[in-house]
Amino acid sequence: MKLRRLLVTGAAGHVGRIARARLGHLAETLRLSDIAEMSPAGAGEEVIRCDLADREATFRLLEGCDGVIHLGGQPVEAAFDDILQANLLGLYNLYEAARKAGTKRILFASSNHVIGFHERTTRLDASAPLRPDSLYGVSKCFGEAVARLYWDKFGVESALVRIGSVLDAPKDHRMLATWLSPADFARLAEAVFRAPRLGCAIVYGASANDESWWDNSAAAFLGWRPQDNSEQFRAMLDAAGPPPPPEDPYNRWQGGGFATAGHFED
Ligand code: 15L
Repeated sequence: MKLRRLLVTGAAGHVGRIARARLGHLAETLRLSDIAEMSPAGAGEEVIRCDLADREATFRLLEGCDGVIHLGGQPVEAAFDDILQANLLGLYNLYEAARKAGTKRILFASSNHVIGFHERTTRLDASAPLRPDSLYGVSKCFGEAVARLYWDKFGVESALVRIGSVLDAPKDHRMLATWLSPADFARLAEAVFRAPRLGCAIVYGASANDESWWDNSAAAFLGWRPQDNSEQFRAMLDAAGPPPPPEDPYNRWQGGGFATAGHFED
């Protein structure tokens, strides 16, 4: 189904720019929003600057939107007060605005950091217990819980996409497992908005990498088939330096540096 108007929040960010470049065909109009400045609207685009922590502005932003790709918010660990505004208040405002506007479907950019304190030797599926590795990860757990509530109570459908690492190429050996190519991200968004029924589905956002910690069988009904594989970059990473030794805690946890970093407030 072609959407009438697809809102992309966080459109000025790294993944937002990928969505803007690759996903315009999903809707008659792409509405792009960010707290930061964006380049001017092109054909079929609307550009609206919006702080999602501003509830009234967010209500106006969602008017007329039948789908959302929600990428806006704090993208890494930060002080709690910053996370509170962007990822808790902003997330709540977005879902409440979607409910009021009658928006049917949301792709929520959750993160692998909701399960970052699982060991790399553990294979996870959609039933894995949440084990956030940071306050940022906790905020994404909140987002998943709000999305679930808005499905169960109000029928707003969501894909909870636990994104790994969206980059042109993995930057370190951990990302051989977490890498999600921009093309596979775009294919996933296409599958989310094409599916006749979505409900509230958990999807691990990784490409078809040889090294894999995540099992997406519960989301197989979407028909998403990632096509890229990080293995092509292994030699390049090996040449740049060996991975941390197995006893290094960075290598133990799926969340890598998020799990081993100190507490931000200290
Ligand atoms: C994330 O959730 C971050 O937004 C991104 O910057 C990367 O750090 C990624 O996780 C990752 O785990 O590699």
